[in-house]
Amino acid sequence: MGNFLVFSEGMKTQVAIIGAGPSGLMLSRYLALKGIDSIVIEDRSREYVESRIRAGLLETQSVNLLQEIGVADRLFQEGMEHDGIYLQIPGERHHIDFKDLIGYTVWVYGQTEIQKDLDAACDKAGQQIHYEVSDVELHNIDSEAPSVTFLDKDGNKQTIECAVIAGCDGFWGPSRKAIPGVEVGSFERVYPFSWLGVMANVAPSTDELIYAWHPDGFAMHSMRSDKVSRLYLQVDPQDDIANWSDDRIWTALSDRMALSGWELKTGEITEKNILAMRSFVSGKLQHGRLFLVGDAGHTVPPTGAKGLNAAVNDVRFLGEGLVDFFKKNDSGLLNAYSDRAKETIWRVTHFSWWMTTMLHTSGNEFDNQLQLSQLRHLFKNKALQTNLAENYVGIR
Ligand code: RFL
Ligand code: PHB
Repeated sequence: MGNFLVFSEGMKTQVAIIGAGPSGLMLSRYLALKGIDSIVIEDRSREYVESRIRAGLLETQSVNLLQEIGVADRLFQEGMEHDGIYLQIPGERHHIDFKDLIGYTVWVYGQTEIQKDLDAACDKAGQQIHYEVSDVELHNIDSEAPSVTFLDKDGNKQTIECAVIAGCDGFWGPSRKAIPGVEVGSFERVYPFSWLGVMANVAPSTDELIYAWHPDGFAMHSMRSDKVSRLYLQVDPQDDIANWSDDRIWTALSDRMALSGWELKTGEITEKNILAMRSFVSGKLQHGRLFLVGDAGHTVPPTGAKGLNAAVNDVRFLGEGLVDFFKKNDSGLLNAYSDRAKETIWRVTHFSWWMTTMLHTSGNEFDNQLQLSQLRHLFKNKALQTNLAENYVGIR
């Protein structure tokens, strides 16, 4: 039967969405609420996507969009609203109070939970999501009738005919690669350090996130709930997770975040891995009827907590453009998508680069002294703190 059905009858929709991560599902919900039809395809299983541990911090504007698309109930019940962050150098921990500085807060709520909330909302609305697809290809993106072909879970070739394709397939997905000459004007920086990320069954030892500069390397304390902590350590990109026993991890975290009168609580480590860090901005976010959204078009190192928030921003801009396009027959905002999105993308790219280069050590003593001087200046200077606060909470 699989062979006989070389091309199925075909599916038709207004927007074909490639990728069921946060960008893809937020866009499908946004569109559905405005009466625009979409079909989502995803190459992984639903269980895999739901358990992929990633972001944890949401700007107010991201929370607003999740609320607007009806997926913020659990976030408000279980998420944690934070007024600021702690910035630390050896012997000193300073609170940067966003609420006090600029009147805005941020929310801590795991991407895994957002994903589950989006999946549940899609189920409730009867949204078509095809998981475990393969061989995804984009066709005729220059025309007014593009299409996407793929093999479904059972190996049958399927075609989605649509008016627009949204490439929400992350940094490694096929959408960006389908744009001719996309390398031109694309920018990439791979950083000479990585993060070792840890999830642990232990109550957070802090009320708000700690970003710590230390001569041995950056360390960070985040959280997922009152029982689960999320912690990070700067490590060498060539390092192997096998070199990091749980004991070694807890010792490094305790040393790098040490402060008199404060103690890091330790507990069972349930997950640990090493993550590469890069900044990337695609030369193009649009080609004909294909639009790149979220990590497909840009990525940042996680130090400023911007990746998911920038993706939410793209979803809003593309969503607004598509509403005008389908409902008012006006393509002005849709054609402005790339310019509108890129303004935010470059702001978050700069902020993430700045946080990353200020807080990660290179082993060079001159660099260390410059970083310490910069941080001490920040601790004393309200204008610099306000700049950090505005960028962190996403006031643009
Ligand atoms: P995703 O989440 O990568 O989803 C893309 C989806 O596309 C699927 N896909 C395909 N589907 C069909 N066909 C194909 N051929 C496909 N190829 C790929 C993938 O399986 C996947 O399901 O991109 P999206 O939706 O744009 O979302 C972006 C965010 O996931 C990302 O920016 C954030 O996680 C970044 N990030 C953070 N962002 C924040 O705003 N705040 C944070 O606190 C924060 N912390 C982090 C982070 C990212 C991290 N890592 C792992 C890089 C912490 C970490 C450690
Ligand atoms: C996280 O909780 O995973 C997290 C929070 C803030 C960051 C990066 C990661 O800057």
